[in-house]
Amino acid sequence: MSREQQKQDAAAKAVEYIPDNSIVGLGSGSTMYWVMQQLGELVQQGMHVQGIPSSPTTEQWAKEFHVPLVYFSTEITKADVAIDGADEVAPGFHMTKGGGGSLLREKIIADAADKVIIAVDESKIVQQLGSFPLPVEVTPFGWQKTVRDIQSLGCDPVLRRSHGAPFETDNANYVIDCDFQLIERPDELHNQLIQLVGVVETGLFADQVDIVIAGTDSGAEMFE
Ligand code: ABF
Repeated sequence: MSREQQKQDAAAKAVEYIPDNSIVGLGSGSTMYWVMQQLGELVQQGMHVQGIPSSPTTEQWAKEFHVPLVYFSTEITKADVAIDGADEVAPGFHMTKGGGGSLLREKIIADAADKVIIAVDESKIVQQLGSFPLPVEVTPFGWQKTVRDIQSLGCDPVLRRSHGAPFETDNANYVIDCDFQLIERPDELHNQLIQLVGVVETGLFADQVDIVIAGTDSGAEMFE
């Protein structure tokens, strides 16, 4: 079975958790394309949902599939459920996210949601985090100093670039991709990184996640 089919299966299972008349946090990444497509079908069948998009691409897909959108406001501060992808998922629901650069918005949405569902293809399931360089969002001001501080935690940090210029997040920040090789204590590492002045957010997620759905060759497997 192809990786795309696995993503599609995981997405199909994930949308089953969306209640009618709900506000849904919408993550980013290619698995979310399938989530949006399937959510669009449910909306066409009469389901009432409003999605909070975590990136312009997700917003565009929502429009393409006619999924109504809503945005954080003084009245809208919570979502009933959020669905998102991930780059690596390890035991204990420790995961690395942010390969697409939307980690901060994804984490804000996850934090606002009563239930967070992560949908991935089987290749994302790992025994330990670290093969995928950890994305860390930092302020552009003084990023060179922040990189040095991050490096002192024992990684090889690289400023993410796009077309030769620093990659800019939707929050006008930069991303440092940090190669730690192996992340043995993700919670501890997150706490160390987030305390550094200039670090806005890390791509390490754990506490926020309730359910992981992995697409496999024998169908979608669920972990709670
Ligand atoms: C987002 O999309 C990110 O946090 C993660 O980097 C990526 C996963 O992408 P895909 O669904 O394309 O595997 O969820």
